[in-house]
Amino acid sequence: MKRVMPEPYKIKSVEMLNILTEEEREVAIKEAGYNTFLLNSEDIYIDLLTDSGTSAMSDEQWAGMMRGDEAYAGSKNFFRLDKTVRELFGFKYMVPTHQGRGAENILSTICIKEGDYVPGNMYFTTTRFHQEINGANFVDIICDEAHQPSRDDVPFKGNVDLDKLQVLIDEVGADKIPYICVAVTVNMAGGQPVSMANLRAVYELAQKYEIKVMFDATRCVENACFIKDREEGYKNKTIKEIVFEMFSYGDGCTMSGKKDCLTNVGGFLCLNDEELFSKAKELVVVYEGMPSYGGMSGRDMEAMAIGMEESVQYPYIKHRLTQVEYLGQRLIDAGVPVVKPIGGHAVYLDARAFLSNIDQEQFPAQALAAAIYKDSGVRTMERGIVSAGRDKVTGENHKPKLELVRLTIPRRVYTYAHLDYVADSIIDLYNKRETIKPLEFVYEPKQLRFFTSKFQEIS
Ligand code: P61
Repeated sequence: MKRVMPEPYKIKSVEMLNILTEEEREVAIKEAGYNTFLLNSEDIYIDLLTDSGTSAMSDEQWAGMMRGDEAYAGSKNFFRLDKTVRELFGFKYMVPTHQGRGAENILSTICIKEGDYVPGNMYFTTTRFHQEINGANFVDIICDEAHQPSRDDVPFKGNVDLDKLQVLIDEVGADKIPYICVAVTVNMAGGQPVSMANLRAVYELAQKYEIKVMFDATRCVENACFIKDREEGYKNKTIKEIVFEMFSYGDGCTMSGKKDCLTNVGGFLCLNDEELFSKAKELVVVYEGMPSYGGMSGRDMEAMAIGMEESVQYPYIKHRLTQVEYLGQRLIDAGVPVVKPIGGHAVYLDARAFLSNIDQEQFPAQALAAAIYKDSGVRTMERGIVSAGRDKVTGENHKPKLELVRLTIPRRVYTYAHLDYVADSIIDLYNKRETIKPLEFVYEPKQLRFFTSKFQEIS
């Protein structure tokens, strides 16, 4: 039997969990309108809603927080973070923000003109929102395989399809494309990575037309580990070297520090262009705070700098990917339909295949996420038609090919025993899946509806 590497850390402080009965959970999910975002955290046993801001910090990070310099301007922690980011990523300038969407807001505002097109390797909710509100049309240029959940023979399903990019450039003209947004890894595709060869090729094509490449760096360390494990020529490179090379094929990035930076809050924007940097600093003071804190406290910036250094250590990141893969493999072995190959931060259930009797307009992934909570106290997230929202022109539901439920693994929080419980519960539920009922809206907010919408069961 293949030996599983246990956690490369030991537990120093614990948070006791509440375990509700199934009857209590049934009441809780009904009150939450069958929306797992609206559950109280105290009613949850294992929280796989997100890996965002849910990491366990190390003793070094907690110690670093005591060194927080809470000066309004020029905090020493900013200079450490700035140096760490520039050394690891190689971009010239960094602007701190309160979290990833703060950076997306600034980038979209300074780069996009009404009527522009922003191609990207699949949409992300907040990223597309900021692009569209600034007048751009998002165009999906990810490879076709990314939309095929059961295709497991593609190691880099997050890759950009260069032909799709070329077609767009030919159709709308390079001057209508302020930048190409390349996410590493691709969250909505199942945490799928992009290869170094693809990053290099995208940058070459972009440079030919003088189009900028802006990364969504949110899970770049996970992407780097996939490159080390799967791409020829990278086995003997360090994660740090791989991250640095990845970002050499671009002009900047947005970053949600709440994921790979191993902190609970924060983010930043990186740029190479001095003029854009200057515009970004003008906006950061309006939306976030001084350019030397951007909505973070000094202690947050210190914890982030330390977290970034820890995140590029191979034993940590390899263990993380192995944990996610372990949960995925247990489900695959039991015949539960999941997105393959298993991604970096989460296992994604294929809700269309899981609940083939429920029509997409009756929200199968939403219904499945609610049923999982009721059954086992495990909180997951819908990533399907509800998350995709409505077309900004026609008002029709976007109907994504992927109708998924995400089991997101927080960093350094759960053990293999927790993951076994999750796997056992989902396998049980799969065997009684015909008991799960479809849903209909009782409240639908206009923007980013998945966060606060409410549903009821259709019996
Ligand atoms: C998540 F349901 N992700 O995955 P911010 N880019 C990428 C992200 O994954 C991301 C952001 C930018 C979250 C939190 C979240 O529809 C949702 O720091 C690839 O959260 O502002 C965030 O970074 C934004 C959950 C966000 C959602 C939007 O759980």
